[in-house]
Amino acid sequence: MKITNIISTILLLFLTSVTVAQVGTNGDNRKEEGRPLKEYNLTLEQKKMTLGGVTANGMTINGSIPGPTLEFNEGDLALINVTNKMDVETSVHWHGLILPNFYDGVPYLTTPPIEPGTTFQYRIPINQSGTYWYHSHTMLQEQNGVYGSIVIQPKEKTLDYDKDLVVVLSDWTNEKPMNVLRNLKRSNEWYQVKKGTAVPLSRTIKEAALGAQFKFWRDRMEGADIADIYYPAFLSNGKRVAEYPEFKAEEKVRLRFINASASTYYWMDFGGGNPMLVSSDGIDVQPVSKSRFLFGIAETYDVIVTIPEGILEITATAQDGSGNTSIRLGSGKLYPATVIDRPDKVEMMKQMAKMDMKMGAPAMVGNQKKKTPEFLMQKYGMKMKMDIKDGQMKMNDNMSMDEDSMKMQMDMKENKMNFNSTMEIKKDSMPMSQTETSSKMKGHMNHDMSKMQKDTAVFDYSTRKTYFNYDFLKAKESTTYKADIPVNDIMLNLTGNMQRYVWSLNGVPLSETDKIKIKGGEVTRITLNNITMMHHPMHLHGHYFRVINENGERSPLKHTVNVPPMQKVVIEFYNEEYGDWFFHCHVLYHMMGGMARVFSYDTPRDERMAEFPVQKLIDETDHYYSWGAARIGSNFNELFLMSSNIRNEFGLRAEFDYNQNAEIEVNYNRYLNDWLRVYAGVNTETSTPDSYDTFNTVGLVGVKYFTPYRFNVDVSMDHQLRPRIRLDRELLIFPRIFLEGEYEYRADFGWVNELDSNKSYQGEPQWLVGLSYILSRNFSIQGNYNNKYGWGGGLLARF
Ligand SMILES: [Cu+2]
Repeated sequence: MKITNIISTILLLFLTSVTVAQVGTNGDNRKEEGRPLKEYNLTLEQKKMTLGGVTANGMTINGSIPGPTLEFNEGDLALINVTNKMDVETSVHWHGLILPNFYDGVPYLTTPPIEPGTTFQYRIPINQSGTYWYHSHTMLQEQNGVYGSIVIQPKEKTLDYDKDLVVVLSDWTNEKPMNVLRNLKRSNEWYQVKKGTAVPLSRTIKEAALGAQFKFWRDRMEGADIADIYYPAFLSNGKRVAEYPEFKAEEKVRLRFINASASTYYWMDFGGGNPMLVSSDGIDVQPVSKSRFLFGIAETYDVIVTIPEGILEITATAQDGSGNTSIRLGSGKLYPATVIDRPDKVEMMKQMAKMDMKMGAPAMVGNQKKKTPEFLMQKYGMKMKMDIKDGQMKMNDNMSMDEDSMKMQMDMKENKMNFNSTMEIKKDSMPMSQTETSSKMKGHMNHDMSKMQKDTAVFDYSTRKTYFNYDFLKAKESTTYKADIPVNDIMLNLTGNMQRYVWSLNGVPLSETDKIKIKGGEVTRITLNNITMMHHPMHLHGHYFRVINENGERSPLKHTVNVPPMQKVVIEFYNEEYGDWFFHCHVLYHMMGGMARVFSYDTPRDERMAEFPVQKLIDETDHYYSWGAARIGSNFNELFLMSSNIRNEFGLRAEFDYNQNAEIEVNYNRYLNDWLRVYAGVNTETSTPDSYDTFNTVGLVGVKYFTPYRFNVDVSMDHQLRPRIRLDRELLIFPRIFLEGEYEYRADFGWVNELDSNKSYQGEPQWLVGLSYILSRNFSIQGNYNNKYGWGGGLLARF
């Protein structure tokens, strides 16, 4: 059985190498013999690093962040010895390289983890050229600094330039990455408050966006969101401003941009230098003039610039406008680039609310049989029709060429365009097949458009949105597959839950699903339908895929594709490998939240992986995160402790005053879907007022539900048959001020207990109204009125 599998794999590899020579896919020659050797030693160490003025415990490669540039020639055999001098295990993934499965570097899936104190040798026959990068694929280590660049020179030089410069962009935090994720899991608003991107009620009212706000709340969302995490620094080659005065005027420099950020998209902007974008994700494209573009996480772009008589500046602004980093080339007078201004979040919310769409698709669908991918696609997201014909897709959202879109562009000049409403009508626009005139026109228009956009003073939401597609990328030659190759269509909705920070595909996190099996010799076509409010850079290991765009058969090849919020992107790749390959969102915190899958050729597992169960990798996406909060007040105190993974949650709540009244409840909760939990617990409370003498202890079962408009409802019944209902809600009303309200009602119908003086019913309401002012990630000051304990104030601590 095993042998036949191996034979069929070998046969398949042989066949594919004979029948299809695909651009960018080049795994057919894995022979090591006869290649020039190029060897590197990389040592990973934990070290305190100050980057961009921010000191943090970093993980360095050969002492630096980013690690060294690894240079190869096409045709080399790369030998890379990675030594782990850290106290945790690690791994290195070679992002964008077509390589033997065993060296892909995803620990427990394809490659053994590198234990502390050991060295692992990666052996990669290099069959491609261009700009690539490497990074740790263990947990969140990439955020700590484990990343570096790879430059591979082609056998024959195809591009005209004088010098090379690698530019690695990254984001840098002094928090422990696992703490960052824990903070996201507990739904702490702190990062948004700190960045100034939180939208308080006062602002939505002032800017007449209350209707839009209600629509978001109805779909259980707080508002539009661009980036989740606060970063104290953004870096170019490890610096806030990276300066290269050595470049001379008139020199043509090939800038090799790599976005090695853990969770930051950048708006790239060039202050001059006639930037020509020549390559994307390592593969040359039809050169295109581009002085502004959105740079997705884990992508690479090569841009050739001509140094002016002075300093050419290029800025990378975090997509949410919360910071930037820049590169300066040459010396003399500065040609400044634009720091893109903050997007207007309230305006974004208004525009999104206007669209005909339902937001808030579940990250955990519950019933998978009923809630199929098709069901999700239909129910959530934008109501737009899609044509897939011969692997070519047309989306309304694309700036396809027709009279309508020309009109749109005209309107855009006056900054009056309503992109979204126009989108709906554009169903009958021109088909994908390109006549020569249209493509010429398109080129012309694109050119004009980029200039126009650049000149637009207001870079508003609609204008930004036009940058979200890849139509500017055109392959140098046809990338289509032979027509007789069978196509396997897969639909993957990108789904997520901001509240609990669970991310998934088709409403199923990685920990709750199997590998997706694919067959050698077929084309896998994936419709990525994003029904979340965030961008997701989806990365496929070990393959290039076509990103279907308006260039039809010359759609570009990429290894990482950005899927914008509420939009669809179709990708397809030829199945010419063996083994298992990871496919995941490259926002590290989304990957760790469950937004990943494994594509499997279903070939026998490498024997060297016997000791390394893949379950270990899967479990990493279903960690338990624990947190707590305490209200320390002059009237009463409360303590909350929580420990939760995707499905399970253990909780403790204690309430006590200064007169010997106390109540403690512990419970176990099971999530049935995103919003519904069932739970069982034990509650004990003092039963004599102002005394610890007697306690009444009950067991209870209940249901908790997070409702539309964002209320927490908790209904339970204890073993003395006393029902209880609780309701609470928190609201950001001013930039740092939260309003909170809690209501609880307990009833006793005397079904079990003896009630006082022949009453048939006894009820006890308890409620609280409070305000808190957020000081830092861990502290707020609070004041409240509680009907049982009266007025009081003090501190709220989060830990
Ligand atoms: Cu994502």
